[in-house]
Amino acid sequence: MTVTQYLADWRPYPFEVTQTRLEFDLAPRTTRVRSQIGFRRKDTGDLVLDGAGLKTLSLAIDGRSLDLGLIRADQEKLVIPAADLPESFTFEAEVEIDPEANTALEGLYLSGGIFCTQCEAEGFRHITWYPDRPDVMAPFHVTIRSDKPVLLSNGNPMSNTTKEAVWHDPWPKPAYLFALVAGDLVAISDSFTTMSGRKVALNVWVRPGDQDRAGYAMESLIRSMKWDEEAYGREYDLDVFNIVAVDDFNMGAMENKGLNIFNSKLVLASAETATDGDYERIEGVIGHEYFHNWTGNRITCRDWFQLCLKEGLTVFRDQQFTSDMRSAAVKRIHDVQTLRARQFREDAGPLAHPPCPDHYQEINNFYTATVYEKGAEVIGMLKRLVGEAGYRKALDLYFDRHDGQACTIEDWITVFEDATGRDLTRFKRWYTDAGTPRLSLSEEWRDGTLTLNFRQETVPTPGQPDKPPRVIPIALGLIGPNGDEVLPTTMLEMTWAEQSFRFDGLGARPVVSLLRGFSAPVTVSREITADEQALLLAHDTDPYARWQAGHDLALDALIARATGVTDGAEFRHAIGGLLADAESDPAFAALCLWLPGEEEIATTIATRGLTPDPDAIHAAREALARDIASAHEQALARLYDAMDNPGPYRPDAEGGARRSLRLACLGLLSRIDAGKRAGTLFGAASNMTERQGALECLIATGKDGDALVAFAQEFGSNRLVMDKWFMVQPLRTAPGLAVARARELAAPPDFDWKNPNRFRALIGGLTGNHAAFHAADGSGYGFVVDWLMRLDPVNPQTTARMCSAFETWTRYDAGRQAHARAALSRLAAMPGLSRNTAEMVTRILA
Ligand code: 0A1
Ligand code: ZN
Repeated sequence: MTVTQYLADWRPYPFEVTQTRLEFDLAPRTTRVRSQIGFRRKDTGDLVLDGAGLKTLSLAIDGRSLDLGLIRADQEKLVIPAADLPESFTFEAEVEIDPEANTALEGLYLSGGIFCTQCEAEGFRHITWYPDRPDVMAPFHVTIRSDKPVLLSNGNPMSNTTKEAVWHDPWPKPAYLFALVAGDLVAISDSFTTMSGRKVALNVWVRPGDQDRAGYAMESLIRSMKWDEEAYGREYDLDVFNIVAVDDFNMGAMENKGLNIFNSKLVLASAETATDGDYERIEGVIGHEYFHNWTGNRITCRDWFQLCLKEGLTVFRDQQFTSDMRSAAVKRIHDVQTLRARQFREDAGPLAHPPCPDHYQEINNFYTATVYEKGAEVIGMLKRLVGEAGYRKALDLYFDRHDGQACTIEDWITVFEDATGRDLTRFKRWYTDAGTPRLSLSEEWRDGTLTLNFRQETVPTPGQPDKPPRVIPIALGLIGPNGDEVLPTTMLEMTWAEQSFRFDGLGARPVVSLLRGFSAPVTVSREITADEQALLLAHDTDPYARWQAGHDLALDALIARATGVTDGAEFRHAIGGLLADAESDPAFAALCLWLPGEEEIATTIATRGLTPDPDAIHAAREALARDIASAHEQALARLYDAMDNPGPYRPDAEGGARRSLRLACLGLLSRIDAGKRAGTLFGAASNMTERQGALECLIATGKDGDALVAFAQEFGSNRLVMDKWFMVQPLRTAPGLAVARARELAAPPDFDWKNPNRFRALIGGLTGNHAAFHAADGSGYGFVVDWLMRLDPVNPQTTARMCSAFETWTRYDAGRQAHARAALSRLAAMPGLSRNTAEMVTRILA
């Protein structure tokens, strides 16, 4: 049944829940859940509870049995008429559920013998009858009975005997933050003393044997706790903080109160098994989930339309954390790259929606780049507009005013208005309007005066034809022709569709360093010569703007080649200057040396109103990489050797920068040395960063046979490392061969496709190989849809998320479009298609 939920229909729940008591008797096929829920009436209305897939054994109010006929199974509701209810009462239920059969990984399920839960967004209704909505908050008291040695739930432990554990969480919380874990687990343990002197016990729980790979997660947790105290004045509020790693998980991790559950790939790391990128993600996600304790748990969302209240803010906070722990400049550039690759793409296609949507069919389809990453960008803009002190004041007020509440974006904006005295009415459009504004700049230069004429425009998105102008903070600086900065960073505030700004008294015409720090999530269109871009690349004082200048030069060169115009000599030349100075800032040099990806090139071509040709794009990128390698072979080879990292591996920003530059050089050089250096490095590398980097080069050059066998022999028993093996092959194999290779890899028995990490590795690896996925014969589309059809009955959430690979299908030529439409229509017509996937396919095909 397809039901659309509308924000306009939200009504307060007519009852308060005073206390939630749960008792679990765990068994793989028949888990018993007994609940006692205290209700107190707040308003008129029936008692409506949510429940899905429950075998209900009994229901009662204040000990009086209820007729099971009150269950409306088709609507997944239990409705108890108001007339049968006193002012205050205890509702009791006993239900039976089947964790072993739960392959959707929503509610209570088994992952490799470990009982665990995932309740966001609406998983709790798969556990028992409850008002499963985020604005109903209650303290939880949980008893778990099981043979498993470790029994965990939210809050503080009350008692723990063999076979029974009791947990009490005093902080009122919505059901989506409930968690339970029972398994044969071991912990690495530590403690943290909070700023007010309370000692908190910390545990990272993993399978026996994995302890030696859990240390970095623990260090990251301690750094997160300290950082939140220093940066936001937020202290942890329970006696224990538990993290559990499980192998089967639909997302990255989950912020359940005091009991975070993580996808094991975001916990386990050692030099031999994890890359620099893995370490950085572990630190960032541990931080993210921990920061949710205040932004999400203590202050939660009133309804799921407000999801970005907790997610946008928590992403913003985890980005600040990573900037402080590592390099702020590199972090900003990475975040911009991710935003463009995922969110701009979403915003430009059929799945576009605002950070605060006003309707949905399946909320699980809205854990998107727009809600998360754009939600964070919007907060970055707010901070730029009100300044550091204003932001701090607003956040203090937010925590003071709303602690313990379920809030809205409206509340959030009001806090900023009250704290700073600014009227943010127009700013709110960033939350309610979809689409990426296009900012155009034209310049006039006369008698020492530079006039900048800006225009903003946002094209219509599904359901939103009119796009009024937004408030756009534009940070800019001016660079004189000799490379000196003649105007330091200045913040302009654009509020109208067209607006001009004048700069007087300039000696010579400067070059505008625009959108410094990526001050707003917009695309930019401006007249700028390759020489001016090269000047910015050489002299801009803002690292983001400097990188962007080089990146634009590269993109222009690539697009010129892909569309058969010129050969991008300026970029090749600029690379020379960059290489000469690379050792002074290896991270920056590496960022510039990684050429824009094929997907980004296609997006840019489409934005310019042309039809991208995936094969031509691939060929152009390969040719430019080869040209650069030939033109700068000596400098690249010298740098490659110089960036060797003797000594033990350390997953810090400095070492990571050197390895990243080393691998960027290797990537270019292996285009002309037939994979020679990559082969040597693969054999010699002592860490996974270089191992995997070398392997990817070998695959791309078709020289991978021995290396892949050796890799599988060495790591065959490590699931997470083998996920890499499954991912890099479809991702890096030459486009003409990649679909066939993916098909071979998908054969039994090693392709454990019911595990979301493994499915995403192989199928996601192929969708990340632009020219292979968009193969002209439709084989990429067909292969992916075959697998989505297989996964949907087993795991609708992961299937639906992966449909977004198709969100760009209309920008390609008629032949490819016909293949994509046929594949998607096949999926749409599958009998019994899940509500999750049905919504995605319908929107993509609309
Ligand atoms: N709230 C988590 C992410 C998350 C969302 C949904 C899930 O299941 C549908 C699971 C996890 C976070 O932001 O980390
Ligand atoms: Zn989150």
